Amino acid sequence: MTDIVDLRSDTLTRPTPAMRQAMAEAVVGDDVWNEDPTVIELERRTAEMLGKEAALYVPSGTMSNQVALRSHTEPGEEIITDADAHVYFYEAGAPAALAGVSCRLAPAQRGIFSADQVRQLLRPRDVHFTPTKLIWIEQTHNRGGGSIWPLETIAELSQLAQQQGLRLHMDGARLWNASAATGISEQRYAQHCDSVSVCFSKGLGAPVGSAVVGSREFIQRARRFRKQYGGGMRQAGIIAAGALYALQHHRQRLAEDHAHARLLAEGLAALPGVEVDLEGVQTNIVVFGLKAMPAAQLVDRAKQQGVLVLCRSPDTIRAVTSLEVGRQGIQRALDVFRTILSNK
Ligand code: TLP
Repeated sequence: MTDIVDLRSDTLTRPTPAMRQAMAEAVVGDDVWNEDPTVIELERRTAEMLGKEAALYVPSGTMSNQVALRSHTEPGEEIITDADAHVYFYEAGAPAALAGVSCRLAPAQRGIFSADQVRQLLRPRDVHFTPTKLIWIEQTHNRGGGSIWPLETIAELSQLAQQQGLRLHMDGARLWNASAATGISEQRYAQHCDSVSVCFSKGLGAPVGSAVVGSREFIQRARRFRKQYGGGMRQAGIIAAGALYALQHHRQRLAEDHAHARLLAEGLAALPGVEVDLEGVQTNIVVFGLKAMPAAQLVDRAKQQGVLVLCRSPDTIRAVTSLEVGRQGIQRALDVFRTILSNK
């Protein structure tokens, strides 16, 4: 059996031998007591890279988002985000269940909305209305197909937030990809936001972990909610070492994943019954539409031939490139899709 070509997600990346070595050698302590030197170093570097006062290491992207969300709000308040945002779409109802907040949804294009669109949603302070506390954006936008928020749009939102006494959070699970694609540093994107969550376990390839960054005071509050949510870990330096390794060695290679996504998208565009918005492929995610057969059917048939992709809706599929798939893997995926779609 030939190797599997796994394009389901960049969360499937496995640690490399060098990363495992760094993890094996990590110096550790008890992180709940704030005594793990490797976690402390990871938090220091992450905060420094994003230009914020402090960072907090947490087990997952979902927890980094939820801890940030809870730290910014009180139950009964609301946040403004879009209907496809991970925090709303994929976090198992956590905003309502854990923070007790509701989500007000801004109309968005590929996950991106403007300050004007948010302005339309704002309401006066009145006893009838849910107080709005936070604007929430996602960089890159997962269900938007890896779309990149332009820096100016973020700056405009930040200005509006300041005028209105709101906070701005960025779910930067794939912020690294945005920076690799545009050359705009993570810090410049982060400078407009009060807090940012980042993931080490997606394209960067670490096995576990995310971080939330912000002011010292905010992170202190977040530390309490991390504990409350069960995210206080002990000798977490073992996994933090993988994240540190990823930060140092894997950011530079993200451009390869973007080139592979482009190769895949261009190959797909040439196949019968496939619709791809080539301009929309900006990072490592390719979303394509199918006219020839239901998406689930293509996913099943490709799987039988060792190519794994995700059904995103009844007629769209998502493929994500990562260090798990090289150029040859992309060619093989295209061959498999071609064979299936020509013999349907
Ligand atoms: N996304 C996963 C799934 O949950 C959909 C994926 O395969 O893409 N923010 C964003 C923008 C994400 O894409 C994800 C993971 C998370 C947060 C949550 O991270 P984890 O899985 O570590 O909780």
